[in-house]
Amino acid sequence: MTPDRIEVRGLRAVGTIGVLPEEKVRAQPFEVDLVIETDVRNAGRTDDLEQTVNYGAALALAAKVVELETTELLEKVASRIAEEILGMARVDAVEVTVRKLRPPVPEDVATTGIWIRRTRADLFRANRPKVRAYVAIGTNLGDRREHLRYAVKQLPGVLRTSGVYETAPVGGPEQGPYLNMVVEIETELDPFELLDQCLAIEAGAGRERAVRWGARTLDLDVLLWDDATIESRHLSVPHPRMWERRFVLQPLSDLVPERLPADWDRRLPDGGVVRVDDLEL
Ligand code: A4P
Ligand code: MG
Repeated sequence: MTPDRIEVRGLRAVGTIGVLPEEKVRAQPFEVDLVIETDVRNAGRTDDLEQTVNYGAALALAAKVVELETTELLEKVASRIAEEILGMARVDAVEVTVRKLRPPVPEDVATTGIWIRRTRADLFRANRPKVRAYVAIGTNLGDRREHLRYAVKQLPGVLRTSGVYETAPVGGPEQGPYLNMVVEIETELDPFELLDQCLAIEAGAGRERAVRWGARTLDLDVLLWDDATIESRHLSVPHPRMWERRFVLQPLSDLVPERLPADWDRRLPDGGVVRVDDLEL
């Protein structure tokens, strides 16, 4: 982690936040400071907004929480703002200060407030030390079975594996048939760490990325991570294309049929997906 920080101070917004009866009906002014911890080295080199955290978007998220969410405690508001900011791509951690500018107390006081710091790990680990996640494995180059075995051995916390399916390639250039399967894991990794591990395992199997949807020794996709929805630049969960793909849903249905839409089997074309056997490790 770098020491880089993006700061915004003194965002003003009105909200209906407080414990007292009058605070629940009358909006009052709040002030928010954000210190976003993120690596800005790439943005510093390229001058490209895409390479950093857009503080305009962060401010909009914070203002929305203050304006739209009715909560009693500043603690809750600050936590909700932290969650929203940590959901943005490239944010490692965030400090959030929330101040009540006209606190309803009899003493003569300027402001009351709270300061918290949350990291990505805090967010995803809070109250759930281990979660279930589902990872799809695909391979159509080299010793496919060996690649499946390698992936299952390298993935952390494997609980169950689906059958192995031979599947016709979908999309991309002309290429050989795939072996596909899905693995259920139990992990303390947050989804971004899990993605990093998947990429490292792919690299360990000599994966080279030349053509999108081209042939590959090993492709690992994070299908589901608990019941979370993640929309960031580097990670989308549930995997956005999974619901249209029999080569994903068929093996996933071996493990958690209840997580699939009721009509998936009827809706999806056969797609040349054939169960060959189970993986022998
Ligand atoms: N990424 C975003 N969300 C995720 C996620 N949930 N899991 C990003 C994994 N990665 C995710 O992936 C590109 C980037 O997607 C990653 O770096 C990550 O930041 P990639 O593996 O480099 O590229 P890719 O796999 O070629 O592209 P893509 O679009 O992910 O392809 P798919 O959708 O994985 O499809 N036909 C059969 N029969 N069986 C297959 O397994 N696989 C594909 C690849 C095409 N046709 C196939 C099969
Ligand atoms: Mg992929």
